[in-house]
Amino acid sequence: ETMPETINIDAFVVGAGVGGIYSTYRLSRMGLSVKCVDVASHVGGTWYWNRYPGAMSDTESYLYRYSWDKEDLQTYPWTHHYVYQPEILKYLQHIVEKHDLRKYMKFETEMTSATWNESTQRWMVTCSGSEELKVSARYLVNSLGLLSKVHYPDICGLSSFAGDLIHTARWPEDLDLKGKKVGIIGNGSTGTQVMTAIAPIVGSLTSFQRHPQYSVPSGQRPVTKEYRDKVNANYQQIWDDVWSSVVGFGVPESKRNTMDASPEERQKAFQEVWEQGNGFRFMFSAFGDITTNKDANEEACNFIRGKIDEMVKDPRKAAILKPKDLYARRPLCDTGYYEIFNRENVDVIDLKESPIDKIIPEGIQTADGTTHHLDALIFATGFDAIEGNYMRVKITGRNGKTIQEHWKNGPKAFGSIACAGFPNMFIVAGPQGPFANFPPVIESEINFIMSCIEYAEENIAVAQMEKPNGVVNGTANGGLKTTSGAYTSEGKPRIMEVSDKAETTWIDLCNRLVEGSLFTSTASWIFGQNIPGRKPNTNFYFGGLNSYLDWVKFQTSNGFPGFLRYNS
Ligand code: NA7
Repeated sequence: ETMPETINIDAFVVGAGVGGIYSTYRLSRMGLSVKCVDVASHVGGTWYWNRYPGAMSDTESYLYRYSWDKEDLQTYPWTHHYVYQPEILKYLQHIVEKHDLRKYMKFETEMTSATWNESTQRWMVTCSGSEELKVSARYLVNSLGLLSKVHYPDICGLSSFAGDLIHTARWPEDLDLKGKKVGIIGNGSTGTQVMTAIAPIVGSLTSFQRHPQYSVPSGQRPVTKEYRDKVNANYQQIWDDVWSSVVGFGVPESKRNTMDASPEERQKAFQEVWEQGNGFRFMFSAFGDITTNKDANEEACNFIRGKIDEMVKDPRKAAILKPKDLYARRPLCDTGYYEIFNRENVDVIDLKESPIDKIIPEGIQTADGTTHHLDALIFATGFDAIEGNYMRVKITGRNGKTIQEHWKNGPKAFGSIACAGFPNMFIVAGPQGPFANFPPVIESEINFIMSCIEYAEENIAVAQMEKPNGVVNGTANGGLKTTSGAYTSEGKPRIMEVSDKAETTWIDLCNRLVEGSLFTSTASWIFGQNIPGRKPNTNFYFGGLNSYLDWVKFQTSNGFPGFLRYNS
């Protein structure tokens, strides 16, 4: 057996989703040699895997894309206010082709381990796939995805089910649900979308529901030429508004207190955002304190409950569909979710009333003794979010410390991008990133990562020239800037390694910021609490995209104070 040859490169990117594609673009344009792998057979990341019927981004189409290709923003078409999964894939493939990134990518290849080598100051990476691959790289950029590792709940008898057992993130291409008796567990973003899409096709649909959720209309509709022209004419302003906003969804962010408005004004304000559509608009545009003030939150809850009563004709179903807890999960929007329960073939079972006893070959048995006969059972039960994919691989930093050890009390990363003890390793969409629209968040984090890498690369050139008085880099001996403006990989530029103190300070800040938020009162993946037995962890930075960007700017314009300096 021949050992695979080790490929020496500057930067290795893991994952070819929204984050991996942009990382590859930036690194290659920096003049670094780069390779990107993904276990999937083409680009797309979460949108490669989540192909269930109705899969749609609930960010307005004009913001569910990269901001950096200005020409593309003007010319690339989209037909609806929200993009469906196949269009998102097509868009990402288009970007890869347009910028000739495919040549850096290798698919059906999974990183299995990455180890920091102290003597070479490089990451030694092994991958498995059709052929074994060994890579030695100066920079490791992990873009493994935060909503990626599939979560199946631990329900007794699950594997005994005789019909089709499907997870929404692994939807089989040839699955035909026409006329079938279908059961579904999970009614979050995914569950509500898939139910709405399949209700008219299936024989029967039964939602086995634990916590009902608040959902508002999405406002999905075709895009008119006038609308697109208006977006195009204002695109720069639109993005500027995103960067200076809290959640980055392109919706106005109100500062008005709910309880300062009269009951009539409140009703009117809620009605207005309800009609315009979009979950984040409903949560943030009418009033500014829905997620922080209980009374305000209750007003929003009552409004939506009233709508459910109006929409769902059968009072029994309506009662089960109406949430009782706070409106403080990731806000949902839909294209007619509640209305499907007016169909005779669609029903909802209250698991709070009668929990699932076990899954049997014929279907689901609930505690009240009923057997629900099913031909197909869909799990829309989400993901082992944030750290899930990182726990699968063996990443070993300085002094043999693994990422599992580093994250044993919960995942943590400085500014969401770097971990103490993991030199020159970066994470895209890691823990404690801004709780905001993902594409702009991902772009912001990658811009920060690339500033770090540029700083490391440039710093050595400067250090070489200036012979610094011991403040820059201990590994000496210089990466030299070539005449083309690119940097050679021969030398050893500064190592970017975040300090323990900076990491802890960031986590403390995130913990403080979450204190006033009602989001802590509901158990969901946002705090890692969708996985039984896991301790709640502050997985997001709740200070807003705008203040995250201010903080990044402070880091990048003050010599990267969060990072260690070695004396030569
Ligand atoms: P989510 O939001 O994690 O939703 C998972 C759903 O599955 C939710 O309704 C859960 O109910 C339900 N679930 C999970 N385990 C069980 C068990 N054991 N029994 C009954 N029901 C269960 O995943 P999604 O895929 O919808 O969305 C994830 C993110 O992807 C979303 O926020 C978007 O950003 C895109 P529960 O509420 O826990 O009672």
